[in-house]
Amino acid sequence: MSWRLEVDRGRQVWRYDSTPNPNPSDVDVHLLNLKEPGTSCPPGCNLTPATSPQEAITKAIQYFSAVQTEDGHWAGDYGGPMFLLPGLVITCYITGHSLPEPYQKEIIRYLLNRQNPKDGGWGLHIEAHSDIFGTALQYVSLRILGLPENQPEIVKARKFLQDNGGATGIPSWGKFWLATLNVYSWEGLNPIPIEFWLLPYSLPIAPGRWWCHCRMVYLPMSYIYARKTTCQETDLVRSLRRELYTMDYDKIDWSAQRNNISSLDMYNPHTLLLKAINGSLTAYEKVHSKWLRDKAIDMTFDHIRYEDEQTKYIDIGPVNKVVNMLCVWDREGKSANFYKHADRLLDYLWLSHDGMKMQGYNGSQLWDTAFTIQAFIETGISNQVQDCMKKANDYLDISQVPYDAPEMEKYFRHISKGAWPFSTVDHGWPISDCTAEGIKAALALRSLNFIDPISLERVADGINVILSLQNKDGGWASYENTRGPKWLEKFNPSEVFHNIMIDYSYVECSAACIQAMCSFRKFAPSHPRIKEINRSIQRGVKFIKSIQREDGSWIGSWGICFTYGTWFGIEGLVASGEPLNSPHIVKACKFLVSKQRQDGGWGESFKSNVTKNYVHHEQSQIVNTGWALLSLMAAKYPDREVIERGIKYLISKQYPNGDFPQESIIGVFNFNCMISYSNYKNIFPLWALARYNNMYLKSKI
Ligand code: LAN
Repeated sequence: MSWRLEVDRGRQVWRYDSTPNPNPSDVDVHLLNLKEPGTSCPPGCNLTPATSPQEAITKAIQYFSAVQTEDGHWAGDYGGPMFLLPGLVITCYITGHSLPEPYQKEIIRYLLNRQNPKDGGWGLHIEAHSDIFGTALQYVSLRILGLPENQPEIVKARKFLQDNGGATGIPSWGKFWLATLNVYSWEGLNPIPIEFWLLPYSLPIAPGRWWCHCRMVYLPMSYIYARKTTCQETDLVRSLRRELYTMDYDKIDWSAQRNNISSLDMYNPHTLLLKAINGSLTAYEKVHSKWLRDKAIDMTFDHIRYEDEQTKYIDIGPVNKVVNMLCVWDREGKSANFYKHADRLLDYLWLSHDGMKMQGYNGSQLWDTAFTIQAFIETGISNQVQDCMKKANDYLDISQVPYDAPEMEKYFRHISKGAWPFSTVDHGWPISDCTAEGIKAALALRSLNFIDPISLERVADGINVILSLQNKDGGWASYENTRGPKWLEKFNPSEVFHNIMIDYSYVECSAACIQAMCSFRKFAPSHPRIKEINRSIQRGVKFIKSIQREDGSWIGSWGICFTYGTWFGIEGLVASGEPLNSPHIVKACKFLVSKQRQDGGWGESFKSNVTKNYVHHEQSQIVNTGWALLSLMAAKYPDREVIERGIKYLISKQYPNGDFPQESIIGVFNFNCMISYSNYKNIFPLWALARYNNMYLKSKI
């Protein structure tokens, strides 16, 4: 194998070596499916299928501990969205930065593998129906990467575009990328007003109050829009202008395209209010003050620089990563900072059996590791994998964010000292529930006598972050407090995402924070802030109860979907000491049981998130089954048979080597875009088996 994953304190980079390595590591075999799934056999494993929960647990632990990376985390595929890679490819093309050839080849392989065979298009994510956003962007990416106009896959994709009105109807983020590539007119975009950045924080619509992801995406986008940074007109550009549209490029009425969004793509239509505002902004574009604009350009670039530096040029996410890189190029050309950006592109590029993709983050290292630690400890046999647990503890240790960012107020940053991030400490953006899971894992590790645990003072720093993040409504949002009013959502300009404008309180984040505090108070019952903690837990519980649905479920925002949300809801309530016969818990269990399927499993479709109503998957899914079982057992659901059927289902799905099959996509953001969590298949079935063994069999393994 020529590819290997290189890791360094969570940083993941796929390296290519022209002389293939005949002995790839267990990690690489696992991540790249170098052997038929289920057949690889790391040391200590055997290939006879498990016949009991205990055997299934032992096998799962043996397998998964063997594929831990040397720096102590678990690596996985964090792909799924299809609108990310094109931003990277386009940015490289405009700036003349070329990725090494083996990377380009793997990217092409990925895009072709993910083309929908039925119609030749691509959608918003790997399981979505084809749309214009997906198809036009992958199309230009493949063309940039050198595929000729007449290659059959390209011809098929072009036919899809042509049959569906061409690229004019692409959603606004697609219009943005095509305009930078010089194959769409800037006239065809609603303005992305950079002057917004000059508004004082006291105004409810000020950017500092937006959800950090929305803020950090529109920050560099507004810079590029103001500067109209555009690719030079190359032969390819001229050709694409012919290929993408159903009419002559020069005859397109661009201003009529601003609000032209294909019905295939439309999920979140603009409100009347936004339409009116866009109208006025368009008028303002014609008369805008150059002085003010230049001032705003300087100011936004200062914020862009700050974000780059604070995150070591990783940036908060895959979208601002590449738009920021384009801004640096616009301002400085191929400066040292440009190359710092280019180097960190590799952190987002992930190789899998299906090719090379751009991930939704620079990985999910901390998140997966924190869950794995908790699942392993619940099995009661983690002393059999002491080295693995020590390394996982080290990973937690080095990933806790040591400092607050400088000049927090000026740059709208929340405190981060003591928080845990989702991926790596270099990324460093603090997140409420990542901090909570970090704390839960750190405290759980205290039960192992061979671990040198993270000090309670440092855990208390994490608790401090959690306390600071509680919202007025009693719940917790993702990265920051809710800073703006709900009506800001009426300004949501993205036609494909819901709820991007502000950071809302979520059941997942809230329940995780409650659990972390409940765990902390057991270890530090006389901590000076204990009253504050107790009060915070109470308010959190009240919040969770207040958002429980009539049918007993909670809607999930970051996993699919009601099964995920309900898992958090139940665990949060149970951790807080809510009596198990409380109507909230009883109702939630009843909901879950009503969704159990013939085969004993649970299976939910991503359409649940999209439609906000429960939609069954065609098949049971092991991860959904894991969540449902964990919830029912946390609530000590009295009917053992229900649980046993689920457990049997999980065992029947385990591969003989202890691994589990990769099933449908299981993560989500903003209701409409799905994202992969490939480690979940190894974490949640195992965790449910462990809980079952503890509850019913109580046997030592
Ligand atoms: C993530 C990944 C992690 C996730 C959890 C920690 C699981 C969640 O509980 C809180 C929200 C959070 C941090 C989250 C928010 C949205 C993210 C950052 C993502 C799903 C990964 C990618 C996504 C980001 C917004 C993608 C870029 C798209 C935009 C609309 C800007």
